[in-house]
Amino acid sequence: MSTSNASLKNWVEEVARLTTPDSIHWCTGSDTENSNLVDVMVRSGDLIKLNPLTHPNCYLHRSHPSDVARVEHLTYVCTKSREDAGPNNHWKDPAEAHRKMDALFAGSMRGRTMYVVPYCMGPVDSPFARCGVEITDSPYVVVNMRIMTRMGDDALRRIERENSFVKGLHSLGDLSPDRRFIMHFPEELSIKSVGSGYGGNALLGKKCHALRIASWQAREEGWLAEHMLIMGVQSPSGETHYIAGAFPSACGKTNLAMLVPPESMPGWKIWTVGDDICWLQVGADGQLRAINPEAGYFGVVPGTNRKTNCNAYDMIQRDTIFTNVALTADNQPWWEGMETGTPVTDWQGKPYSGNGLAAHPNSRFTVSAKQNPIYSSLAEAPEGVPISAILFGGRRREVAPLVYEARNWAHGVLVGAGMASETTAAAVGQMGVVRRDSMAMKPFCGYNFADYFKHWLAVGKKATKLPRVFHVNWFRQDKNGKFMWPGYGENLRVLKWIAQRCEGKAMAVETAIGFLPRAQDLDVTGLNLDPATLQTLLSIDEAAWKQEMESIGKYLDEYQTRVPAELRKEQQSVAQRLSAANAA
Ligand code: SAT
Ligand code: MN
Repeated sequence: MSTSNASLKNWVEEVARLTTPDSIHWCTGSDTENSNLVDVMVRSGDLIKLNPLTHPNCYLHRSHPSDVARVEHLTYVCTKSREDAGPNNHWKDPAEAHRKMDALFAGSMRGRTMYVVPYCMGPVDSPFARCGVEITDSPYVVVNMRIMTRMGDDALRRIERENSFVKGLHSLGDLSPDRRFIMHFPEELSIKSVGSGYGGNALLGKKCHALRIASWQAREEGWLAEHMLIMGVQSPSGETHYIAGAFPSACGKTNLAMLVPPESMPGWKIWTVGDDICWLQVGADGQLRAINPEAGYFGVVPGTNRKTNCNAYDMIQRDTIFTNVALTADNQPWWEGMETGTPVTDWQGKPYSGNGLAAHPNSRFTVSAKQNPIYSSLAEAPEGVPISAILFGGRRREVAPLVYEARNWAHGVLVGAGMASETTAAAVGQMGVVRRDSMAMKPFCGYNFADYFKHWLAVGKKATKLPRVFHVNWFRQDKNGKFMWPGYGENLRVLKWIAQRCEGKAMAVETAIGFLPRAQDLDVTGLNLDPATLQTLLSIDEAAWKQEMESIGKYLDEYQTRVPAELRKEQQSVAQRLSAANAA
């Protein structure tokens, strides 16, 4: 097989000359192709077949122990001008970056098969969707891309029709962290990644294309590519609001997108559109409309059980690829927070004696969205879903209340820009350190954050009906380090207030930082939450917030004169309101 598209054909030939694979395989996406690949990997030990009675068609992949998460320090945006990449990105000159990467790619596929993977991000018939081709020497990448994207013939036909696609070149190389780099060339719509087989570094359709490259394309074309879940929240009266929510990696996006309503809230239903990435366009109706460019979930496994998220738990009992989980004696997958079963082999394949973690904290499942019992009937709609509310949420043990609403779009952009969160196991580095993570895009924005904030403000001016903007924090802790809010399904109580705010029905009090619900505005029926705890969750510490706003001001200073004046004004006016409140 090959293609009628000359630029694709030439690029594949050029890459083959550089990487010298033993053979080239053009992926069609068929079932037979997939089962052949799985067989090859089972034979090579890349995949381990799990217990077919309890987990039919499920496999375990153990990655190299040094290759278990994204590597932000090895991820670069290579634009002609360093300022275009901005202080939020590591930068390299494109010519130098190509030279460095091509030296690492030279001969890197010798003895291996080179797979050509055409894919489409978004429903193939959607005008919002965009295509790419990933060339890789990892069959694990191919079978994951088949779940995560629309991969194969249909995508190739669209590429041939449009003559436009993002070029992604990936090789496992020797998997050495010293020769591991993920480089983006937004001006050329291309990606080069070497030395890692881990999801976010190697499944190039996901973070590399659908966020870093797409955010650049989106700015040029007037839309937004965001690190957001998309969910439908249906009230007992049958009305559905679609909500998009930006949360950093491993902060519960998959669980929120698949939320199971508590028994004390009968009649409420949740529908998942997406759990990680959201492309937003101003539709012909003047509303922001969203599509999920992905077709599957690459979710964090630990903590998933029948009680925390039975939808996710049920979905991963079949046709799932697990990466870096532990095993029980009868070859069932096991992870911390599973609540049943006993691990005997840890994620590295070593006997497990009960010391330390059995599964890696960033162990993952890859599963088709079609297996989600609450997959939205509009998830594949080419025109996307209309967004009523946007949520920004970090993991903050203090300062941020359970929920507050921004005054308007521009203030909402400040709320998103000022987002902060504790670091997690999804990226290599220290965990639990609070850092600014604007719109949860710190690791994923393919250009200067100052220009990105400006673009957000500009999109707001294009739409005639804008979503309301909220900030949420499920992770507040008390003095003893105990979580104050139960989270998971109970988060629906906050979503209910948000949906009602969108309908102009719910009450709130105005504070210096925005609108907060009072205790009586939130449905806490059956929750048994101590009133003092609820009070703390729904109030702000003005002294702490003064410091927070000062710190956000300093953060904006890092972007110097490129920061839009409108955003500065928003920051100053919240700071002034806090001073006035303190003085009163
Ligand atoms: O590995 S991924 O980057 O796709 C997951 C995440 O960190 O969000
Ligand atoms: Mn993510």
